[in-house]
Amino acid sequence: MRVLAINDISCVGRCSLGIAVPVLSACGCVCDLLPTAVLSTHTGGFEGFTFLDLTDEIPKITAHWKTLSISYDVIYSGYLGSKRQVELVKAIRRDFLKPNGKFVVDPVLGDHGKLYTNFDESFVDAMRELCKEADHILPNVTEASYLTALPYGAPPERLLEELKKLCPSPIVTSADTESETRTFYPGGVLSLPLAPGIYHGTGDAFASAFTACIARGLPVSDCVSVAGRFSTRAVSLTPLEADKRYGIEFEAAIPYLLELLSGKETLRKIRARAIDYFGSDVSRIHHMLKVLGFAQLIAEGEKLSERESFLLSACAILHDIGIPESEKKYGNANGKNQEKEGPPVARALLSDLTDEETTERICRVVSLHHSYSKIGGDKILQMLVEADMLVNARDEEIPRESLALFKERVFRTESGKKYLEKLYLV
Ligand code: PXL
Repeated sequence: MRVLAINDISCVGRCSLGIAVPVLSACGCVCDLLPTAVLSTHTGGFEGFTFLDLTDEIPKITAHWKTLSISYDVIYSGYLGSKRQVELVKAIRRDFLKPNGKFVVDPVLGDHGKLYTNFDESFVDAMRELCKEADHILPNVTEASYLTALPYGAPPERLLEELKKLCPSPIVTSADTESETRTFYPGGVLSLPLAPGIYHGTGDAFASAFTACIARGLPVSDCVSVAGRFSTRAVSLTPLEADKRYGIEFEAAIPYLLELLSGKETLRKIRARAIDYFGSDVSRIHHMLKVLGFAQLIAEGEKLSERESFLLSACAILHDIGIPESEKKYGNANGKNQEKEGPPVARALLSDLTDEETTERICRVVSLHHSYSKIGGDKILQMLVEADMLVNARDEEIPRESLALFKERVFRTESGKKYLEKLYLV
């Protein structure tokens, strides 16, 4: 995932490339940079800042890049200092974006109903033309109203509809109410509790995380969710008494960003819901937590990818979720009943947490976790069955001989076999 971030360097004040590079790198993207200007500080609230325009440097830089045959999966443009720079960015998109690459434009123009220092209406016109070439645009409500010529304060739904005439995927940020910060995008609205304080660079933190998610191939709804949660967390981690001009403490929110990307945050929510669902049935909760523990040991031992590891953990949390319903309906939670009753409950618990493909992948495992003859090559189901047995071996006092047979016939992973041997078969 190779990303080009086009933005200024504001030496002080935490914005632009000062946020884009660390955030994109933390997310595992190669982040090349094209600085549009060097400023002593950003332009929002500091007196006497310096501004070195790098427009003349850009054609020289890109001429050199052409000799290197560089191309990008994603090009992300942010603060541009002049109309000429807008034209140069259009040429960069044409010359350096891969055929299936994505062009993300954060049309940095202003905030709180006003344009930033140095910008005027003719610059808005130029930015509007750039938006027409973008795959995704990320205006805040101020920028959206300038781009659409709708009044500041127009309903975000209207802004979104108008923006769709410019770009198929507009994402309107900071559509705040008194208690919520909302992000409108064509598939829906992300509403999060409003963190107090308004800090410089919040939009850049959102745009950088959004771009990283696009580069990682996530659907737009997930990109909005990750970027929104990350930037809101960054705001909430910034002390209220901090000088707003020095920006948000996005550094402190990077571990959380990585948890969002790896699915750890989602797993926490799935686990909390499963615990709630089991209610006072403590032994079910103990069993689930133990299977989750063994599943994680196996995942580490077998060097699962982040995605596989997420799936295995989710399956471990939910594998027995059909038990309460089976007991209620049939007075009997045998394997077949659990396999039948589990998936609908799992689907309901996962409804707003995972996409359909992920949900169905998890439900497949839940629906087969007692059908040892049907494991086939399903790696996740295989590992879940092993983790489940590593717990049941003790809790159900399975005889040693049966475990030895089970190891022969069902266990496949080196880690699973190792733990079964070590714990029960010596
Ligand atoms: O965070 C947006 C931004 C980026 N770059 C510069 C800025 C601003 C906002 O004021 O001044 C130079």
